[in-house]
Amino acid sequence: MKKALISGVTGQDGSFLAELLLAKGYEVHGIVRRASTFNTGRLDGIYADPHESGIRLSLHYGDVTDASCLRHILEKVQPDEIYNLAAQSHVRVSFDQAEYTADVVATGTLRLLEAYRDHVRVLGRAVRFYQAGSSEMFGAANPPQNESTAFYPRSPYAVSKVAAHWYCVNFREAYNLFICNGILFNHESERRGETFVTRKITRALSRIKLGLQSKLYLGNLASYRDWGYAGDYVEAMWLMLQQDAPNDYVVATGETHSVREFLDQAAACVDLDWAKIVEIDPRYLRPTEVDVLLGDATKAHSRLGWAPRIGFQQLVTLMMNNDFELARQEKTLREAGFTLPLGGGGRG
Ligand code: NAP
Ligand code: F7E
Repeated sequence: MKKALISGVTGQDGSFLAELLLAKGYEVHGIVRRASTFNTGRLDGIYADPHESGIRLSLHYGDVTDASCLRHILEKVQPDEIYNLAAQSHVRVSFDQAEYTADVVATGTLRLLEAYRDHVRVLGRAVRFYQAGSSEMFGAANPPQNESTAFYPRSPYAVSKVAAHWYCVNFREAYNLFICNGILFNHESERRGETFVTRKITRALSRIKLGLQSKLYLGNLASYRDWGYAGDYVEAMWLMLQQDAPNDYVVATGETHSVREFLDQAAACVDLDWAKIVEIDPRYLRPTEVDVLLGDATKAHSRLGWAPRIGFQQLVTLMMNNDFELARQEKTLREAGFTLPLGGGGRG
C-alpha cells in the first residue's frame, strides 16, 4: 500500500486529494495545525476514529514553520509521496501579512524540502514531491500563460510562491530528487474558503435570496480568472507524481471569465439582479491586481492525459446549489429560534 503525506490536508484541495488517494487505496497522512476550534470540517466525510481498526487516514499535528516537527513526521510516516499544499493562500491578506506569508509559503516549502532531501539521503528511499504552485506567479504576464511564460508576481503571496517554485527546481537539479511543480490556475468548489470571491458570491447571493442578508460588498469586478473545479485539479497533482520523470505543468481550463460574469451566472441561478445588491468596498481592492489569468494546459493534456470535467457554468451552478441549500437550512434553524455562527460574509 502506497503512503502519501499531505501538508494542508484540512484545506479545500487537501480534502479532495485525501479522498482521491484513499479511493486509490493509499494510506493517507495529513499535517494539521493545532487550532482552538475544529479545523477538520472538510475531512468529516473521510475521518474515522483512530482507535478503530483498518484506518487509512491519519492526522499529525504540525506546522510548516516548524522544521523539526516536519522531520519527525517524515521519520514516522515514511511516505512514498509528499504533497505540499500548506499555505497562507489568500492574496489580499498577504499584503497585510507579508512576512508571515513568506515564512509559510516560501520558507515553509524550503523547510519541507530540506527535511525531505535529508530523509531520502539517510534512508535511501525513493520519495516523490508535489509542490502547489499558482497561476498568481504569472501575475502581470500577458495571457495565455504556459510553462514557458516568465513569472511576474504581483503580491507577497505570489512572490513567495515563485520562491517556492524555484526552491523546488533547484532541489530537483541539485539533489536529483523527484519534484514536480504544479502551476494551478484558480480552482473552486463547494468547499472553497468563504473569503475567496467565488464562494463569497455564492454564499451571499443565496442568503440574500432567502432574506438572511441584504448586501454583498466586493472589490474589483473587472479582473478575469481561469476558474476550474478543485476535484478535477487534484487528479492532475496525482498524475504528475505517477510519471517516469519529474516535470512542471500548468493546470487550467483554457477559459477566462470576469468577476462580473461570475456574478451574472450566479445571480441567474436564483433570479436576482445583482446590480441592486452589490456595493464596492475599497477594502477588498488590492494594491496591485492581477488583471487577466488564462492558462494553456496543452502540456498537461498531452503528457498527463489530464482534462477538466467541469466547466464554468457547471461550476457556478454546483456552488450555488450547495450554498442555497446551506442558506435554506440556516433559515429553517433561525425560524426555529437557533442562531448559527456565520462564515466570511463580511470579510474577504
Ligand atoms: P486553503 O483552502 O487555504 O488551504 C490551505 C491549507 O494550508 C489549510 O489546510 C491550512 O490549514 C494549511 N496551512 C496554512 N498555514 C499552515 C502552516 N503554517 N502549516 C501547516 N499548514 C498550514 O488552500 P487551497 O485552495 O486548498 O490550496 C491548496 C494549495 O494550493 C495552497 O498552497 C494554495 O496556495 C495553492 N493554490 C491554490 C489554488 C486555488 O485556486 N485553490 C490555485 C493555485 C495554488 P488550516 O485549515 O488550519 O487553515
Ligand atoms: O480573487 C477579485 C480579486 O481572492 C479573485 C487563491 O486560491 O487563486 C486564488 O487567488 C479576483 C481578484 O482569488 C473581491 O481582486 C473582487 O481579482 O477569489 P480571489 P485569487 O486572488 O485569484 C490563486 C490561483 C491562488 O493561488 C490563491 O491561493 O476577485 N475580487 N472582490 C475579490 N476577491 C476577494 N477575495 N474578495 C472580494 O470581495
